[in-house]
Amino acid sequence: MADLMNVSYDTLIPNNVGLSSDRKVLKALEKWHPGYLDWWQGQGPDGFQESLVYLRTAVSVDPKGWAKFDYVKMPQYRWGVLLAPQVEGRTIPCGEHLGEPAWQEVPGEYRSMLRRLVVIQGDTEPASVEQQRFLGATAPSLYDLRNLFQVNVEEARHLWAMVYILQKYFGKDGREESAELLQRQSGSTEKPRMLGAFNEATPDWLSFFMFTYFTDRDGKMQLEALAQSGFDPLSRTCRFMLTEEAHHMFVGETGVGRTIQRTCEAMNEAGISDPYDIDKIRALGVIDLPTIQKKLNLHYTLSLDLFGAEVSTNAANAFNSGIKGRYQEVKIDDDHRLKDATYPVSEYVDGEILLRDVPALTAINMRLRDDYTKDAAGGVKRWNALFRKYNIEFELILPHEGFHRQIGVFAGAPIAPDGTIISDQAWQKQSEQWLPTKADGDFIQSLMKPEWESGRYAGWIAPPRVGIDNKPGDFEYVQLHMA
Ligand code: BYC
Ligand code: FE
Ligand code: FE
Repeated sequence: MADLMNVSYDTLIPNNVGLSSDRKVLKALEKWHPGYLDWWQGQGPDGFQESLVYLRTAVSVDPKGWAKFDYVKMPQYRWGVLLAPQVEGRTIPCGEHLGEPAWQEVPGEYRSMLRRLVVIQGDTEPASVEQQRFLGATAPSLYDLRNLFQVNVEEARHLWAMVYILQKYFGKDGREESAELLQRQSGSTEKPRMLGAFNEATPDWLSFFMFTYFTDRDGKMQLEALAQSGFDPLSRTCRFMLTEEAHHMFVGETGVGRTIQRTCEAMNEAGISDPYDIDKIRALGVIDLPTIQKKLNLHYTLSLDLFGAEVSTNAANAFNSGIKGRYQEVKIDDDHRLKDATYPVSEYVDGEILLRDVPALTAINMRLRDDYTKDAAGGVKRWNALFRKYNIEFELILPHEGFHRQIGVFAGAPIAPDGTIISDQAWQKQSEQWLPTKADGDFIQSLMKPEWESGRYAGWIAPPRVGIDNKPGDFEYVQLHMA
């Protein structure tokens, strides 16, 4: 029996689930492995596969388990199957099975629902790696390059996490789904990834930072909800994934913050106080603040779409059957069944936005999305503190829930970032002020020149305040060995 806290590195696939004595699943995973490596080489980071990257690897699943950092070539990263420890006596935290012992095997009646959620979760992980495939070539520093690759190997490990669940608990279907997870491809017309945001481009580093701040945060919220699952293996795997997610959002928050900081510094140095003096600011080689707001608008709204429809019977069924809980379900003070509860949800009817109370059971997606918005507001507040520090009159805001939506009640509605309903024509005309244009993208692209020297940073972004693993400023986070 493997020690369930420490990770065993004696099999090809590091794990804390006793894989070496689970021949069938080990075999299935080993069979999947070569296709996975092909995917990594073909769809993962372009270039840099021979570079030595200073990565962290989990040696145990407790919080201290992240202390191991070392140089590793990415294809040799030890992607593993890691579950948080089993909680003794855990019970189903919500829905009609409330209080019953958590399931250790798939409950037959919920098999297809559970499989669908695991497949959707699994699909997003490799998608994000594909979206970030070409960013290495324009990394603003070795520090940032290393962070990109850390995020990439961990998202790839999240794919492993879902594939383990599929292979161990879903038999033949699970093996088929695992194969398909390597076949769909972000942005493909024939076989796209399942959710909207994961087929969008991540064309530059500001997008990468916005993505890791906003879209990885959807990942956090969804994983939190799945960590409440009555299906205990899913709960445990998501609990461990959440410890990785924190770093991804750190990369996003600090990346956007460092971009803002550099712009503010450059404006101060040049004596420019008007953030809308865009040509002059761009001439300084930094990204103007209104363009940062546009990128925020795009990535935040794409991420809101990931929560699904505000009112959803899928979501009600998942909650009611105890397959997916709410954010921090066990800490909520209510009946955990939502028998008579209601929840306010926005509606868009006849060109009017109304708030309506609906059965809380059907508003599970909306509630999680509201929790997400609260969570996302924290970093925005910290970014805004930077403007005050540099004496620049500017404020980043999260746009209205109706702005630029493709899913749910506001899909396609012409609503401005401040929530004003406008005409379709006005939307067409003004959307250039609210969302990044081709010209904005071209300008940002013009700044995306790699900086390969240790301790140096591209001119559009400030250095981080502290290094990874407390390394000094000139630490060589990636030893390139470019082919
Ligand atoms: N794009 O009843 P509804 C992450 C579909 S991110 C396309 O509202 P439900 C990560 C929906 O599938 C977290 N289609 O659906 C982050 C349904 O289709 P069917 C990923 C969409 O089930 C960064 C129909 O519309 N994990 O980990 O209540 C880097 C009706 O919708 C979209 C999860 O999402 C969309 N945006 O809610 C790396 C957790 N939205 O079945 C990784 C698992 C909805 O009628 N997934 N549709 O054909 C779920 O919990 C739910 O499936 C959703 C949708 C919340 C996504
Ligand atoms: Fe992930
Ligand atoms: Fe992530």
